[in-house]
Amino acid sequence: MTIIITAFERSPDGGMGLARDTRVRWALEEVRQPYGVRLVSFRAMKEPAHLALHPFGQIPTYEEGDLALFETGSIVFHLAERHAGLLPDDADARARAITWVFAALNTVEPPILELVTAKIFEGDRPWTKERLPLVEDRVRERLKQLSARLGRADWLDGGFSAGDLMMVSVLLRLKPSGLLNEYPNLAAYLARGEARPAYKRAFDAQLAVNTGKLPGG
Ligand SMILES: N[C@@H](CCC(=O)N[C@@H](CS)C(=O)NCC(=O)O)C(=O)O
Repeated sequence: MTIIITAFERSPDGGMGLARDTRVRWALEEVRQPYGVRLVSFRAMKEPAHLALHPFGQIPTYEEGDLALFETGSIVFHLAERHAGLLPDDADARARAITWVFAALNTVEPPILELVTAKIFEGDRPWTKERLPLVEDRVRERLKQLSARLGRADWLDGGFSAGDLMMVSVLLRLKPSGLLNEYPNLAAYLARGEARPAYKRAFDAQLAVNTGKLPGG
């Protein structure tokens, strides 16, 4: 059955891979499932046809036959459950890997998004200069904790899993800030994620869309 995801017709990051279709593409590449991409404009995302797929008018969405999903956590979990490659066989290890997916989305991503908001969307507000260090420190606190847990390991819990895919995807947003360089094991963790052939294929596919080099992914 053909899998179709949606992605920005033109990503605001110009192809840096920070739009969330990249993590879904990455999961699809890890589990070796072919997929097609429907590109949507900002206007189309808020129109009824797209809202029927995504109640909040965002990307990415995921369609597979009669199944339509939104939320990257759910999409990655769906792929990981149905195909080998993203979750361990052992039931307890599987539960722990899923825990890391939630941790990435619920505990690590929120302060990172707050930082992005403070810098990009509120950058010109008079109070931003005073607020930014507080927001950065909240991110640092999470990075410190994550760094301590990762230690010298390659991945968060044994082999690479959906938990790592999501955590690396979330941390990638921090690259321009330089904050990750304060935690060398996290910077190396990110680099390991980016070096995976499946990530590279996903990154290149979104880049091709955003640089106009190839049609639709
Ligand atoms: N929690 C959602 C977030 C989705 C999201 O924020 N998508 C962004 C692109 S990365 C978007 O569509 N932004 C445009 C908008 O909200 O209007 C997920 O993980 O799928």
